[in-house]
Amino acid sequence: MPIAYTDLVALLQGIFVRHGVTPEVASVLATNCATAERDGAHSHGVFRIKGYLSSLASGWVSGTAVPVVEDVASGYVAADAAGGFAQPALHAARPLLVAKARAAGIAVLAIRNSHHFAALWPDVEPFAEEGLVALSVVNSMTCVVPHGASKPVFGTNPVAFAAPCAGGAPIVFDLATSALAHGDVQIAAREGHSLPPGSGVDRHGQPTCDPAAVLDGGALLPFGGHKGSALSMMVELLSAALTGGHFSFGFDWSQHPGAQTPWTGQLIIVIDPAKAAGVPFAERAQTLVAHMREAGVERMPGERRQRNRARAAAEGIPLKAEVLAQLRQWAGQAV
Ligand code: NDP
Ligand code: PYC
Repeated sequence: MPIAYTDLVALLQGIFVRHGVTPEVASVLATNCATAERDGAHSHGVFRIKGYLSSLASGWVSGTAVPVVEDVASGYVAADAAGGFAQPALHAARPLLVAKARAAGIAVLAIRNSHHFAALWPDVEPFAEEGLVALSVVNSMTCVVPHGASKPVFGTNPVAFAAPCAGGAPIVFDLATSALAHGDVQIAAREGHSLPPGSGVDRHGQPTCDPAAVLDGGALLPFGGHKGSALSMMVELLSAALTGGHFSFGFDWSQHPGAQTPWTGQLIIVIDPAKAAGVPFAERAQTLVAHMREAGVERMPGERRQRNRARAAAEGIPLKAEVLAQLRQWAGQAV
């Protein structure tokens, strides 16, 4: 049953507001979640609403927090999300971050005391749409065993990158540093699929392809062995040690049954490529992409999402009837 993007945003906003979230925060979260669903980023689309609501109901995350933005230095902005979500903090800090990046050539935004329960690319793609290069990292909750270790320490810890590219959409990629995102393990368990070999271990530390065994006391592995493990460590350092947020192992939600939103930190680095020497950056990006195409690359990261986005604009966002009915029920609408 297709739904228009703007209608989905409004529906999700209504759900958040009905569950105690301020209209400002609800607007940011609803837009983020509808954008993910529209682009076919299913592990962080409407599937996540149940987790948002149970986390809010548990008192673990604040839906009314007002972020505090701090002008720290010429290239450094900090934001205290005040126990709320990271995206409203980004929203509040964004004008100062962009102004600093354009003035100095580079600026960082260090968000702490924040919950991030979403895909990361929506946080960086808009910078590239206005000609900037952006890199972001966020840590999550302990469920990934470092390479060579015997118990989980890291979160699934994604890295997202966006850059302008002449003649087309920005180049955007966004990937968990674990073999799979935790959301995809949950979806595999729900749909009865097994995981690719090398994704995770069971509660005894034995390799398993069973998503239920990973979720039930097991853990994920980093992608690419020691390489993904090093990147995941970097994400912990930048998202937590640098921002003042919690490490993925550093918070205890056991007293909040239903809590699912990791309480950590996020770093965003924004670079103004107008400061770069020589041929404009976006043209050089286009040259690189042309060479990749010529070498046989058929699918660039982000292209699947762009295709889904175009399809959703023409036909609406496909949602199962029972999913739409559940959303409408949460919004207090007649089903
Ligand atoms: P995927 O492995 O599905 O995709 C990673 C990237 O690779 C995407 O940019 C994707 O582009 C691209 N890609 C995938 N397959 C191909 C291919 N065959 N050829 C070329 N490019 C390809 O993502 P993950 O499962 O690692 O992560 C899913 C989401 O989970 C991310 O959005 C991430 O931010 C989110 N997440 C959030 C966390 C949080 O704490 N908030 C924690 C962990 C993950 P495309 O999108 O176009 O398919
Ligand atoms: O899919 O790994 C994940 C995830 C963690 C927090 C939000 N999403």
